[in-house]
Amino acid sequence: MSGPMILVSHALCPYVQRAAIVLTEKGLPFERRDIDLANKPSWFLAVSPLGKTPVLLVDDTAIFESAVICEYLEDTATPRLHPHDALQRAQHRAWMEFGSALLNAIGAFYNAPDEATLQARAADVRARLGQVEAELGDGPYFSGHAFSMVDAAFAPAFRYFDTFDQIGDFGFWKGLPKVQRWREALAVRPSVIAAVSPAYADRLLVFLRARSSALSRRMDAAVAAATTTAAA
Ligand SMILES: N[C@@H](CCC(=O)N[C@@H](CS)C(=O)NCC(=O)O)C(=O)O
Repeated sequence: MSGPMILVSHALCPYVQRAAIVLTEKGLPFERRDIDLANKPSWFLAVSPLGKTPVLLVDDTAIFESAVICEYLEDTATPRLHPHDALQRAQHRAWMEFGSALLNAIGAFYNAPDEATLQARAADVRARLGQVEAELGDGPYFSGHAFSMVDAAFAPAFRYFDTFDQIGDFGFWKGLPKVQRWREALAVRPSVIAAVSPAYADRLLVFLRARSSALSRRMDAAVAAATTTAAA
């Protein structure tokens, strides 16, 4: 390799965070190159067949799809983040896939057009977290004390809830002590903290408020109520 790898990124993209977490866990030097997904540069479209972040540039070769990037890093650098046993490794890959389905459910939640849909999609997210609860052991991570690829896959999903929990109580965590504890362990992991910029939380709020969704309207209402209280 002639220079550090380049992670082509978007500041809010959870899939980018997965790749950044794995790069950091493996101690690999890399540069982030943020792009505007609303105005994709031509050099990005030339290396990203699906036009999506993340892309990892290794010398002149572009790798796309976060799971594939993670597997490439696993194949080429230590410490290993997958179990040694093939059957356990397959299970971990399956739960990474579940993490992607959770991200889709989160997207459906924050884009819900009305309150009834918002509630239904919150229930769907909660049900998926319940499935995770049933899978978890004593922690602190997905499979005990060793941080694994599944942890890297779920940490960006859990990060959304720091913001959702500020906006309202959607009952996401009720009766889910293991998921809650796992989420807390991931939130203080240095690689997870470093996967986003310090401006992430503010940028996410701006992004969510601009969705014209039921969640955006709740945010607007909370701001209006706070303004009225402050003026009184
Ligand atoms: N399956 C892909 C999903 C990547 C993805 O959806 N990236 C989003 C940003 S988080 C994107 O680039 N969207 C731009 C678009 O679809 O035009 C992966 O795991 O890398």
